[in-house]
Amino acid sequence: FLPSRNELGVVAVGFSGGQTKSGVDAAPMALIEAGLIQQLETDLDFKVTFDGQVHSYTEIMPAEDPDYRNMKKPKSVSAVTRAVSQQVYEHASAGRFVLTLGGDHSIAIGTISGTAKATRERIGRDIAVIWVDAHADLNTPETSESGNIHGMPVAFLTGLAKEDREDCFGWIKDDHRISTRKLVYIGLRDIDRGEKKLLKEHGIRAFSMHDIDRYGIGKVMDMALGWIGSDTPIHLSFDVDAIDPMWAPSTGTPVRGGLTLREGDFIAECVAETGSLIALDLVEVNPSLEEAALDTSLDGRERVVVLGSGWAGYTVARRLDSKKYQVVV
Ligand code: EXY
Ligand code: MN
Ligand code: MN
Ligand code: MN
Repeated sequence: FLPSRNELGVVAVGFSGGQTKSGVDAAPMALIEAGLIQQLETDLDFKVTFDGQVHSYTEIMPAEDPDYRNMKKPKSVSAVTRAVSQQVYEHASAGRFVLTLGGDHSIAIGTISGTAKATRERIGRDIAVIWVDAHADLNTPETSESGNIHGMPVAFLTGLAKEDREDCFGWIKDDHRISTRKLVYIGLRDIDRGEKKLLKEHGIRAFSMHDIDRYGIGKVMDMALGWIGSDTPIHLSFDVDAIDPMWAPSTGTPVRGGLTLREGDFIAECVAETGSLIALDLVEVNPSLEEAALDTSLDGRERVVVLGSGWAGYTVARRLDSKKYQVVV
């Protein structure tokens, strides 16, 4: 069922409307300027299909976008994720792996709906999703305390949140959706009350930092992949805030007590080893928050800041002590 081994589609999504801080839209360009595409081609031997642009979707942005059902910028996020869904769907339908560079995590409404639909059509299978994050991003518009849609993508993808209005996610149909049974979280440590309730009620498999402390990341990955089962196409959605802010401070919603750099790598390596990876999202990298991170740098020790951990177990990193981006594989 896998995409052809070395064909990779890249989608660069310069979008920040799922939350309120600016700067997360600049991440794809930062990664690309750091040489990511070239490295995927030369070092990792991918045949890359990339339209060469970071999309900002200005042409489909609504003129007015009032709050609706407590959601901030609902029409903008709906329109952008719908466009992303189509972009990802086209790559996946053509049998390519899909790497999406975000952007805030609301864009996963687009990426996962795109691979879910393409995979059903191509091989008649449901995908599994591994969501690596400090947060569950499972709020419905009604349970959300912030109204920020980057805290809601999983609710829309699983159908826990639904909306009829076409311009407010009504475009999401059954073939775009995933089952709560095929969803696994890793790295959770900041969950809202409403989310906790939903996790429980729907028996969603979740490995928190507490579980990682208790069992170790090796056992947790065995359990997570065991739950999904072999031979299931996997979409990995990697929020960089899963990594501890000590390593990855360049993100809008940092939460202490996160994954070590090595644990982040290990997750990516284990998923790569399954041979079932079909798509990867790398989200919530906010390069504009670097200066602040630099100012508070502990004691001048050399630190590597993870921008994203991911493709086939490789890590894309930037050294904080140099002003230049450096991609490390
Ligand atoms: N649970 C909080 C909310 O709904 O606003 C925080 C969400 C942060 C989401 C970041 C992307 O992972
Ligand atoms: Mn997230
Ligand atoms: Mn997060
Ligand atoms: Mn919270």
